[in-house]
Amino acid sequence: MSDRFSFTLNARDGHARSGIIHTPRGEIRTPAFMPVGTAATVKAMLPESVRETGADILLGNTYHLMLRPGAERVARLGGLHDFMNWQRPILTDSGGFQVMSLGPLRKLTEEGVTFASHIDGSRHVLTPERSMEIQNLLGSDIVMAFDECPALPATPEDVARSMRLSMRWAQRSRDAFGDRPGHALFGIMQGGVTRELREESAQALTGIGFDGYAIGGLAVGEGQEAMFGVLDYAPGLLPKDKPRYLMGVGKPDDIVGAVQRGVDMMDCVLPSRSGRTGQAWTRRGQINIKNARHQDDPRPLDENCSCPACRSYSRAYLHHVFRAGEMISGMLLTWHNLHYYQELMAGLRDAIAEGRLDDFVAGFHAMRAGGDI
Ligand code: PRF
Ligand code: ZN
Repeated sequence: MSDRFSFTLNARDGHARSGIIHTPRGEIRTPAFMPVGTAATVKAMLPESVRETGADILLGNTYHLMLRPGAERVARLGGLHDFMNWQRPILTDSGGFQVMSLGPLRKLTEEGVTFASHIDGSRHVLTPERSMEIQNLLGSDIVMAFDECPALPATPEDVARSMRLSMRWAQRSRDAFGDRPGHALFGIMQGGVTRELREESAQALTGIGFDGYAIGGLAVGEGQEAMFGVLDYAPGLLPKDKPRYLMGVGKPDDIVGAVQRGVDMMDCVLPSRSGRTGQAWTRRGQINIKNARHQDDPRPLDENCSCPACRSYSRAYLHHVFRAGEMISGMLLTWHNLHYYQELMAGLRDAIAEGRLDDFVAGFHAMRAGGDI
């Protein structure tokens, strides 16, 4: 295998693409869904179990890992892959987005962001340069540029100012990242829901030159229609021969719509987080396992699912262990949800490769019920 990072496009169907991202730590089949392992763990799952669901790559977070256990400590312990026992590719987010969600605990300047830790209140600074250093110490395979994602509601002037700051930070990220064979740096497009700002951002990023391009600043409360409105043109503003990553998306129907519009990679806490709060995602729709209607139900979550939760446990059992607060509840539902998400991605990839994406998407929507099933 090559020791370089590269992207091969294998098929197109409409705007949708399927391909393979090659990295020294393994291949990433696209369109790809990346489970989130914020604190060096996909909560409630062993890494080998995450792999069994079909994941090729995990996402980690600069912000959380710099605060605890600390990037220098992870580096001394051999890097994030050894530390968490996941030897396949890891993408790390750069920290700006996570800091933003701290609200009043942060202060933004041209230089970077000063903020107070949500853990102990200690003061920290993140700059493009420090974010690159941290992601390097972690040993990340795909490093994200340091950006700012404006909180909604924001005026068009605020969104423009923020996007231009992110583009200056993108250049500083590129300069600080340097040349690291086998590791990739992705730029992040911003600009809210304003086409001119998205165009300006895409032009700035492609002028700098990155190994891949993310679409940031979406799925922050604008709604699916507005998000799809941006995705109708935004992927087309980016280089065709580089991966496109939609950050923080989403629900299964968001993922399907994004893939149809030309997105290659996505991540979201939804399948893992909602597994711990009793939500299961299935081909037929959502199941709220807390609901009393499941307490005598001997059927699995989905009779056509081959995950451990569906192979060996009834809805009645899953309802019971959730109500009893047993840890196996989060384990089984997370496994099922991640399995469902990865099966959806495999279905999308196969459909694109075989030129039948429209039929696949029609079948996807036809299967889904309204509300809890
Ligand atoms: N920027 C970064 N991370 C992100 C986002 C962003 O805009 C989003 C937006 N949905 C999720 N994660 N750096
Ligand atoms: Zn299942």
